[in-house]
Amino acid sequence: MPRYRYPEPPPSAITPKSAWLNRRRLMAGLGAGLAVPSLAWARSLPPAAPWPGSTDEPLTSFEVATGYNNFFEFGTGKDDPARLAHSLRPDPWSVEVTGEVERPTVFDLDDLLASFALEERIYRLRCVEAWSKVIPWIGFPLADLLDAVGLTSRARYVAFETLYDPEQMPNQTSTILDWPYREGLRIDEAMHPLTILAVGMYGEVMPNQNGAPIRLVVPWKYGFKSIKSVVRIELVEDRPITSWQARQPREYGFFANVNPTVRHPRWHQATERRLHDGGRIRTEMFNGYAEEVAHLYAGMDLAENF
Ligand SMILES: Nc1nc2c(c(=O)[nH]1)N[C@H]1C(S)=C(S)[C@@H](COP(=O)(O)O)O[C@H]1N2
Ligand SMILES: [Mo]
Repeated sequence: MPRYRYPEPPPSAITPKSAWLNRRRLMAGLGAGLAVPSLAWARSLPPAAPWPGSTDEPLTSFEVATGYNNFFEFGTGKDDPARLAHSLRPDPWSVEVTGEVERPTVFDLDDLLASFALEERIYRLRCVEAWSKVIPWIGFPLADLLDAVGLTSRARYVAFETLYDPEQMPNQTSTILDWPYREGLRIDEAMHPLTILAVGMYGEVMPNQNGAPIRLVVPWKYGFKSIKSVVRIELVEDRPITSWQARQPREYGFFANVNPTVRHPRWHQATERRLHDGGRIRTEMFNGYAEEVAHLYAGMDLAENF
């Protein structure tokens, strides 16, 4: 397993993997109804190489990362996904890549795992609600997948869709969002080497409540862009409509770059609460990746294109 290189965090901040694995095994025997991670699916991941660009901040504990979630398909409460996401069946799973591509393909998840080299990347995920987590994700660059199918010259945006199945995702019977959950990126954002499709975290397959079996992670953007349980990726010419934009265009812009200078209409974005210890830190422009991504938005007014 890759070793994390980060300063010694307080013991309360980190759950050693051996401890959470044991706890998970223990809890698995105790039946449903507890706010513990849903059991991972049977599949195991190929080894992941450590990634040199990882943050050295303390990791959020596995319990917090898997017990405090946004996954509206299972409810709007932060503990709903941990309690209810056991009904999601992430195996077998396939992802359709279609639209403006040279070779439209339906990938079985096992093919994706076998075809693309996995890396462990420690990224902060910052929610627009002004909290953040630091998670060791396991995944591969979205660009690797897009390169494999080949883009046509008309591919300008990427539209993503989550599974639609109210039997597996019971809150899809509500009207809180327009289902399936949809998100989108501009093609240069999608091809950026920081953008990954994650299939695991903390050395394990992705827990259901975190978006099993495959989700997007775009580290310089607010968490809602990082769509979970993806079944469809469509390359398109026109900017796609996202679920949050359709619901609240004033609150959730298409670009949604982490930007402490652009207020959410109902609260400021200057600071964020770290979930691992409750401490507040100043929010950084592009979540700390300005050097890598600011050029993508050169000449754009980010207050207008928020
Ligand atoms: N399909 C789907 N993807 C989703 C969401 C959702 O409700 N449904 N919530 C988003 C939001 S608002 C955030 S902050 C992150 C949370 O990821 P986490 O639960 O792994 O912390 O997932 C994002 N992806
Ligand atoms: Mo979020």
